[in-house]
Amino acid sequence: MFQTGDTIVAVATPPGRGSIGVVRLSGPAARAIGEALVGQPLAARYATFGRLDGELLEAVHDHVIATWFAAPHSYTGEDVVEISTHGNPLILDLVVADAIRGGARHAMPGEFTFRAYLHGKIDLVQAEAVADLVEAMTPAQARAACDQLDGTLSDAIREIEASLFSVVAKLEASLDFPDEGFHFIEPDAVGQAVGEVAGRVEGLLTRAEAGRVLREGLRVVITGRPNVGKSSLFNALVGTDRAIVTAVPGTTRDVVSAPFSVGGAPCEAVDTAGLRDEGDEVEREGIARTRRARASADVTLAVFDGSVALTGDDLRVLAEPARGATVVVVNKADLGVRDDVVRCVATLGGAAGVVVVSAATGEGLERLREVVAGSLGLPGGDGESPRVTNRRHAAMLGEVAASLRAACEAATRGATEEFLLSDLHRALEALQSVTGRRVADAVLDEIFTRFCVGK
Ligand SMILES: Nc1nc2c(ncn2[C@@H]2O[C@H](COP(=O)(O)OP(=O)(O)O)[C@@H](O)[C@H]2O)c(=O)[nH]1
Ligand SMILES: [Mg+2]
Repeated sequence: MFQTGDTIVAVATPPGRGSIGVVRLSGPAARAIGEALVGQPLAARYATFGRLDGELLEAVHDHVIATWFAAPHSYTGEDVVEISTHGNPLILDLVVADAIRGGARHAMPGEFTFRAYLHGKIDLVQAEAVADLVEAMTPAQARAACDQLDGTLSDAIREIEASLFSVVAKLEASLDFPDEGFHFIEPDAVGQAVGEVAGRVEGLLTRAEAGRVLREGLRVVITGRPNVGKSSLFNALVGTDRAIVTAVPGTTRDVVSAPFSVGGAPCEAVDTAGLRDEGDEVEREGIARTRRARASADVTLAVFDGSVALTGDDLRVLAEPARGATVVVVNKADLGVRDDVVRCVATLGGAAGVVVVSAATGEGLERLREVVAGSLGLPGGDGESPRVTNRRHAAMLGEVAASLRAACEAATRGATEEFLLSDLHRALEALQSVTGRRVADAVLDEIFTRFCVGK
């Protein structure tokens, strides 16, 4: 995928203007190129003040600070030089061009982090956490990414791998000395040891769905018949007047979305046209879009007007199939809530919860956020660690757990060592592909192309 061994260069700060901009170099020629750029020698880990001095730099002798991190004590594990200039893209581009003239190559997205992985500075879980940390939108996301970058998940996986490896080693030893009829580990003990490891893997997986939601965000789709207050609720949740609110039924004709957060997870709130059986062509198209939005929902908020009796359209809303959890919202609490409405939606809903709110006064909205968070298994607080947030990790750990359970069952059936080993090796392989100890190039490609250039 990436060429290694040469020297790469890229702007490490975001595009655009800022008070400073940073160019990063990594590789065997980084120091020499950096010294040429600032026209003076660099000492390891000292910030050296200088003026840009390169052939392509023309008269742009900007004041800069250059820092050399000597291998292996750097982000990538190679010689790294970081040059901070004033944050003008013109200057940064000139520095990069000059570095390339000096023998460096422009880095591909994720290439610095890939080199860190290659040189064993971080494993794959941590490399992926770097990308997540850069992209985090909420404090809870940043915390989860930091935690993985610190290696808590990697450590947990390594411990699981070590336990598994010790069982595998004993089974293999038994195979190597078949004549003695000696088992280095008795079948009962195999079942028990593997069951214990499987339990640990399953423990990591239990909250992986909540973790995934935390990492990837989710769609909260608001549905209900016209005029129950969907757009008002949408505006109250996202904190702006994005959606038009009127007393005229059928006002919302298109799908409107805006970001907000629930339990620390980034969400997209989606306001929809009311579901009903009449209306003109525009409204019918709006309703078709509403149905499509519902099909992509992680959570559906089914909204009802608690101040009036339910209508046939309300009942149709309850009967509509929804993806993900459904939370029933009884709105307009400020006008008084009819018991029959609450009772009816509670029984018909089969829902994750019924919450009484007033979009007009804000009453009950905090509770609504809690119920939505709860329906997704999101913590109210910061959540425990280690934490699986990445779909790839969850999928691989799922394979590990399945192979271990298969081995467990086989062990209780008194299966041979060869038989058990094939399951256990499959589990080990899946485990090692999480941390990247053994992983296909295609997977690496997929992971590192998610990065921005300069990371
Ligand atoms: N009193 C009261 N009126 C509300 C509340 N929520 C919405 N409304 C009113 O109900 C009408 C319809 O609201 P809207 O948000 O457009 O409903 P939608 O058609 O479901 O999107 C408007 O006149 C709103 O002002 C509420 O909590 N209390
Ligand atoms: Mg509306």
